[in-house]
Amino acid sequence: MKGHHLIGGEWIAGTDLVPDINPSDTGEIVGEFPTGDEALVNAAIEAALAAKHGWARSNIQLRHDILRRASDAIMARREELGTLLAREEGKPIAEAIGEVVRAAHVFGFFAGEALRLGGEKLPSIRDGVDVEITREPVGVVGIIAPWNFPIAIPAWKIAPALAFGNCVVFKPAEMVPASSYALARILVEAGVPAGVFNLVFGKGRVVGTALTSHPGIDAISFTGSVGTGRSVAAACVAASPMKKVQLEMGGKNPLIVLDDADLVVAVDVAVNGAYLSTGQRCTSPERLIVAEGIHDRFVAAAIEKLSAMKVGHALDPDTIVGPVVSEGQLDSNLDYVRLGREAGATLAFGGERTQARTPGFYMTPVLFTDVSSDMRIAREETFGPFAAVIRVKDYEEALAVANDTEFGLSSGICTTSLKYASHYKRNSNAGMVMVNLPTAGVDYHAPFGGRRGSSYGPREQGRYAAEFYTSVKTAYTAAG
Ligand code: TXE
Repeated sequence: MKGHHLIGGEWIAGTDLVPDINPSDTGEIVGEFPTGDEALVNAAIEAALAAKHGWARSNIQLRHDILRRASDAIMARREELGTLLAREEGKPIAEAIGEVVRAAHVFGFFAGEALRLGGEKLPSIRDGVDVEITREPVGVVGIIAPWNFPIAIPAWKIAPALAFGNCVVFKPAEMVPASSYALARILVEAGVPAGVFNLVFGKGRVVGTALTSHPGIDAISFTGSVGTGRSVAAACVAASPMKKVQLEMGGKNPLIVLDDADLVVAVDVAVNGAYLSTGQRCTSPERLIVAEGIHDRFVAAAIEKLSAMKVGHALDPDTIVGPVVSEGQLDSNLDYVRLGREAGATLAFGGERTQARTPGFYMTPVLFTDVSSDMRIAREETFGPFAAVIRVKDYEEALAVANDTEFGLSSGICTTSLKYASHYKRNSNAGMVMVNLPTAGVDYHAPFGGRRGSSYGPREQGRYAAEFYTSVKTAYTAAG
């Protein structure tokens, strides 16, 4: 596969082709993709600006139909797209197909939202005056995506942007261009008009920076690391005019397991959350905060489950844990294993580079015990197949440890006590709270996002997506 940029409805071959490497089999090149520069970004923004007025006023049935067709096409091609995604990102095939299905559902949901966008009419405090509140498109939205959900994250940014009448310039993550390219082809086939959706491949510090500094971009939606997120926000605020900005960043999500938890449920929730998708999810529970009465049984059962999980090629049907995405990510994960040991934590399982039937970035899932809340492995997001068990006395200590973090994306509790579950839902510092469910499982029609260092700006997904992708207008009319 040879990728092309998409600018103003034209497929542009581009230069400086970069191989898209399969992390399950580093000898396999999934495709080659061009590297864009500032001039290309500027051309994409010009194309979007040219289309902006027409698309903002386009018929909502038209927008619905385009997004509906995109949803249907993604769903019909889920196996093919899932295989492509698994090959370039390393997500085991069943999860990869599940992610594609999620993207289809997201497009379907926002097809409906295009029809449902409403306003408000208020009585005025002045006689003979009407007050109307409407939502208008923001304009041209720059979308910057990470590598860990190569089709679902682009979908949940692009679909609401288009549904609410915005034009898009999309920059995918360097490591997963093929899924974005396939999605762009589907959008064009679904009938997105020229210039309404543009795609530019390339490096973050070139293409990303060009997007965040260009005056033609009205808003930036970003998902990625905390450091990059901060610089994206700073650039959006420094730009003239200032840009609306939405950031989804990291997490160091806590999962509390209380003495009264159902052990089977708790281990399932912890292990599935922490190790599926090779732990490369911002909602993964990297901190397992376990009460002392259940601690030893929980750790023993978790190790037993981990021992049975096959690490392997993403396309092998019995693989549970695929490779990590890159050599750099693997090094970083193994560095955290070293840091945990040096800090005095016990490496209870895994933590080594390992082999599969093909050469790739494989490692065994990591479980640390005897972790304290001040250790770096309990504070920093590793973004690997990694969990650190922190032993606590009781619920009160568990709550304090859970909230002792700079982040606040997702959090969970496993308990059979209504009292503790209710208290935790009210007192967790996170934007999303799960009771007896993995911290990583979310619905596409509900708002997604966190607090503190995890997120900035309006929520993504569901009806709440309108907060970011529309701009409110208040109109006053002297009704006579
Ligand atoms: O992230 P970056 P990377 C974390 C995770 C991972 C680490 C690095 O810990 O190991 O981040 O991943 C674009 N202006 N997460 O390097 O750099 C970049 O091209 C504008 C957690 O992939 O933040 C890519 O498209 N854009 C996270 C996107 O930003 C810039 C998911 C994200 O890249 C830019 C991903 C710039 N100056 C990584 N520099 C989560 N928690 O979900 C880069 N980019």
